[in-house]
Amino acid sequence: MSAPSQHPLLHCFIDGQFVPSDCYFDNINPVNGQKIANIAEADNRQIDLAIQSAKQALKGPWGKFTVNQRCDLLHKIADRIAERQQEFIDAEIADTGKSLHQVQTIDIPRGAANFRAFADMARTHTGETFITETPTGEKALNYSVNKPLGVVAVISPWNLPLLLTTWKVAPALACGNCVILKPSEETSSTAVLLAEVMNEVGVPNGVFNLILGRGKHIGDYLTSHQNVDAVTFTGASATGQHIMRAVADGVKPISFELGGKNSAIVFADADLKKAVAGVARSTFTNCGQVCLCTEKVFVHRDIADVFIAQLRQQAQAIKIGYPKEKDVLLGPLVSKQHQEKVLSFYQLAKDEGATFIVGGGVPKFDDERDQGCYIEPTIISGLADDNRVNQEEIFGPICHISIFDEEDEVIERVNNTPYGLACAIWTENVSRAHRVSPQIDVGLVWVNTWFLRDLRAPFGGVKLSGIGREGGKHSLGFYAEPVNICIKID
Ligand code: NAD
Ligand code: 6OD
Repeated sequence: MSAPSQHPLLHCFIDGQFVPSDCYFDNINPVNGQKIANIAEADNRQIDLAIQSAKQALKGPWGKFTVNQRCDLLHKIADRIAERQQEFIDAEIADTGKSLHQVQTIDIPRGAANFRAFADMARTHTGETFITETPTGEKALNYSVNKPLGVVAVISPWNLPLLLTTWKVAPALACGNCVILKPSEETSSTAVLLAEVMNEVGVPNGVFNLILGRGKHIGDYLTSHQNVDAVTFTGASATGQHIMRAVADGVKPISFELGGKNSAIVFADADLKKAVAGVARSTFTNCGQVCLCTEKVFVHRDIADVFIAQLRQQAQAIKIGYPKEKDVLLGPLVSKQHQEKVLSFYQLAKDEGATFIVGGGVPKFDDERDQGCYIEPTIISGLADDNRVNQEEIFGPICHISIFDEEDEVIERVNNTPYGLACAIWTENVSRAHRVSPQIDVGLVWVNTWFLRDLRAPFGGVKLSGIGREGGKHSLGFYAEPVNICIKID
């Protein structure tokens, strides 16, 4: 923490205005460890004001908007994000160090696409109707109307900041809620730009509020607040457990997208070239900082040697460097703290006798980047399935390779984890794909691909990986609850 200096100040956005705070903390560029901004930390009074203004907006103009008016406004938000795309790209890169390629092709386009997709889906999201006939001869019309939950706290992580924030804000607004967004303290910049966009396109005051600050300092006050009607959270499983306790007294609806420890299975009948490229992508995208990334690879014995040799080549070919440098695929990890966490797993793997096929350390640049948060893409093998390295989420550019012989054996080994988010299966045998996919205890199975998204499809995890589903009607079902109206017909 340092006193605000010449660096930009990022403020909370409450009731349609950016407001200064009494307390600020440093925003650090993970490329070189330099300070780039001061981020406000909201106090309890500001959180109260944000929630009050949200409640007021629900009673006032926003509560009177028709679905189509809300959805038209969501399209304007998407258009404005697209118009200001370069600013969003620069802000996301400054906070995270992600490569330009990643931010240009995934993070920012999806930020806009989330608003468009949920706007279009909400227009046709309907209720249910029943003509009821009772055994005693009475008749009634039962129908349901979808009613917003009210004030929704959206708490998002740092790994795909705009993408994951808008993945919640868009359906929440489409359904008529007001939002209190609390982005990760590591990545406040695109959330501030989003608040500007809300004002620019005429979202009424109080509908979207931005509360900045560190989760451990301000999270409990926000989530347990009696006027917050629901909490939607994406982040670590341990934080989810904490929030669950905080909302218990209020019995609030929660939607949780949590951690993962995801496997890839490469069968002997896989298209080897596609499987190698696919596993390289699922392991190293965003420096391994995607909840869906592969951290464990199970490869069939018959093709193991050739698969490992080719995956090693792909890892060695990855260009690490400045995020905007040509052909750079990997920038740094998000922070020093996270770099230390990932390195502690590299060290644990060494201590436990793992074989390092490639990587295992920190690249040396002999310039300012040596003060940054870079890490080498790493492939290891030789550890037991129950080893901590194979059980705990690392969230870095590393995978462990194990060899398997039988289909049933690999299914059991893949399911040997407290997490249950995603799995990628590589096989050219269609029957095997259909047979194996539903036997994996996860919410998402990809076959011969990874992270190919349809925003209407159910998205989420089982076990420690989450509660509920997002995407399409699942998001709309969370952010609006059906009220049943029963009218007697005489
Ligand atoms: P995190 O849990 O540390 O933080 C997530 C958010 O929670 C941040 O905004 C943080 O400030 C806030 N927070 C922290 N403590 C809080 C508290 N007590 N009350 C309320 N809010 C609090 O997670 P992270 O490190 O930002 O993100 C990485 C994790 O997120 C990984 O475990 C990853 O797998 C997971 N993740 C899951 C998904 C998914 O869709 N399943 C997507 C992205 C990330
Ligand atoms: O693509 C999405 O909608 C989504 N929720 C991705 C989550 C990625 C996790 O880091």
